Amino acid sequence: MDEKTPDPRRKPYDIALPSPPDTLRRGPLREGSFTSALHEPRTTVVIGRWLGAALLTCFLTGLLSHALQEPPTWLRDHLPSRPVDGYRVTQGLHVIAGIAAIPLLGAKLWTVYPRLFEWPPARSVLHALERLGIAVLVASMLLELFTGLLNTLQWYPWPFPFRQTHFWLGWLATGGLLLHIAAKGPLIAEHWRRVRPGLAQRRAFLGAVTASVAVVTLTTAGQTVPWLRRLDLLAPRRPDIGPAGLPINRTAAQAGTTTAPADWRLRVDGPQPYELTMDQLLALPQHEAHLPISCVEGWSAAAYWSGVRVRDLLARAGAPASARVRVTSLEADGPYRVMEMPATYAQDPLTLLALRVNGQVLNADHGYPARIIAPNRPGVLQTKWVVRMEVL
Ligand SMILES: Nc1nc2c(c(=O)[nH]1)N[C@H]1C(S)=C(S)[C@@H](COP(=O)(O)O)O[C@H]1N2
Ligand SMILES: [Mo]
Repeated sequence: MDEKTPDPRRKPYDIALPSPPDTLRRGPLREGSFTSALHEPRTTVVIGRWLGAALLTCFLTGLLSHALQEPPTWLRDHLPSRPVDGYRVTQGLHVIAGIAAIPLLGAKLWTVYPRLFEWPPARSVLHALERLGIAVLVASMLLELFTGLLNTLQWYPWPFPFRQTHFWLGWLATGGLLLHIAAKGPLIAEHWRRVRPGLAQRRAFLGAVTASVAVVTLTTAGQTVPWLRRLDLLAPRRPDIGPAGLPINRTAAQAGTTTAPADWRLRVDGPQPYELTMDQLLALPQHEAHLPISCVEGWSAAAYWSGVRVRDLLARAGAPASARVRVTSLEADGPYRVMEMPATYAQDPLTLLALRVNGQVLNADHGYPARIIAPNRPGVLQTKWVVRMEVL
């Protein structure tokens, strides 16, 4: 643009910036460096809609997962223990949508990347800020999807805590996304509907994007969707492989609890504290529950658990029905050694201190001598190798 004609896009309160000398305009910065007809808004909008839906799904299910794992006090006593498969579905969706978002984001960025080489790099202060905002958005989105993907692979190669980072990056990316959608509102509206005839090239490109999304989704969703199990080629887990037909997240050896001490006792602290040996636990009324383990990392698997109802154990310690409970594992340390359970879960008849799974005594890796299994809870809270319960 000629520097003497005022830029019609510039707002009256915006400050124009001088254009750098044209001799710097080389390589991809030259006019007409990008020739594909698909670097245009309609293609971006079509992909952006799918990407937006996937990211919204990730954000909402992610918030829910956080609320369940670490509920704020005001929410704690309102979390429901039903439907029993609730978390299995929402966390399954979280990971499925996150994986689908990877090829969608790639395609979306491909349609717009020539704008990275826009000339002049910044026409005005507002334009520079807008571009900076997009840089933050793209960086937080890429990092968010990347940390999430590595998490599904149970790989934590970074020095920062995954969950908090993923949570705050999620807010940053979602906030940036909303601003981006607002800023691009008119352009999105203009290209929302198809102008006939559609480009044949675009149809082919969108077909390829759809196929990539279908492949990554169908070959990973089997880690949580039973009827897609046979296609589960790329997921890190097969939900039916492991002792008693159930995967293991962290083995007893990894947790340093390979063998429970011979004098293991369950200790229940409350108004009337007591201890029970395994034989005494087995002599109490046993109940069965068909419940899934739904790992935040994206896999889930249902099993038949049996053991003693947590509410029976608490009542025996003289706990009121409104009591929360703190459960401690034999594990020496680790983020899941201590878990707190709100009353809704503790009182649910399906919440067990499980001693058996799928008809077998618990394997050491599944939490022998005893573990917690409760409906509609993240896998991280299904504490293994339980040694103590405290009425709160
Ligand atoms: N004490 C203890 N309990 C634990 C864990 C742990 O590391 N330590 N891992 C949790 C996680 S992340 C999941 S998904 C489930 C998995 O149970 P599984 O290994 O029996 O499949 O156990 C949970 N219970
Ligand atoms: Mo997990």
